[in-house]
Amino acid sequence: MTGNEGRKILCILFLLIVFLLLSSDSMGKDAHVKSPTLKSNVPGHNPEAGEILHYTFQIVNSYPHDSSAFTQGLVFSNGFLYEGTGIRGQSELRKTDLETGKVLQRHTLPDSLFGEGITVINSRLVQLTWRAGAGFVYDVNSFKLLHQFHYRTEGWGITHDGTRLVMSDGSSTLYFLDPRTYEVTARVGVQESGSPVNRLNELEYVNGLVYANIWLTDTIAIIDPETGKVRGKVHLEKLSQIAGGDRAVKTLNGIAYDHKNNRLFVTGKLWHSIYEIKLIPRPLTPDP
Ligand SMILES: [Ca+2]
Repeated sequence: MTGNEGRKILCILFLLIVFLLLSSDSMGKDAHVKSPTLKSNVPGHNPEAGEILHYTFQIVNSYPHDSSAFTQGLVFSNGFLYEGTGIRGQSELRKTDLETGKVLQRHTLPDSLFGEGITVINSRLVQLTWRAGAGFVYDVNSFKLLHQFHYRTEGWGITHDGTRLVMSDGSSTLYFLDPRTYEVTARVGVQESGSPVNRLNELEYVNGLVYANIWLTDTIAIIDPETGKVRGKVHLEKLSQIAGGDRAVKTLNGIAYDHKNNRLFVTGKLWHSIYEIKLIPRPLTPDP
């Protein structure tokens, strides 16, 4: 082998390594950016074509819930359940023991405020209020108030995807907020088969998708936060019946996810229980 040939081979090897590095990097980026889709074993279901997957449920466990709590926000974090409640004069922030329902810590909001959604991000607990345009940020351990921020819309639900807060205001829009400045950095319109999905309420981020209670229904929409498209719907009419819920006041509201143990919890306003449920995909064609 001549010196020239050697250099040529080294050069080709170098280019090959650069190419492999670049392609693995871009694959990694694509994998990150690519919208998650619901994986299902339902015959004929084609999530890539935008087909919505419908779920029913199985109750895995049920736990006591204060039936005087007007649930507006629910979060599971570090082994505890956190709940934000509404109604002026009754709005609170609570830390509770899941198994017993015992309230371990509470913070009462001023009587003029109607508490709404909550989320826990970076040891901070964020709570929205309905029409006051005021959000509160507490230390998750002490419930000490750290900051207050303001927004122009109503405040309904809030969750986060690890880097951004995701907020609803009762319309079909999801707002993305910077968790340091609380400024809106992006928004997406939620649609199902091209039509807007209104009354998005309590939220929970689960494995790349946003779960949203649709106010005054027994349905949770599973939303792709990048496109706003509804990917799935969870039908909980029967659960609401079991819980003594209704579609007027005691509505399904409250979704929490235990990321560590893959447990999904739901409850409703004034419900006596919190349920851990497993989602069961419905067959696309009903049985004859
Ligand atoms: Ca939630």
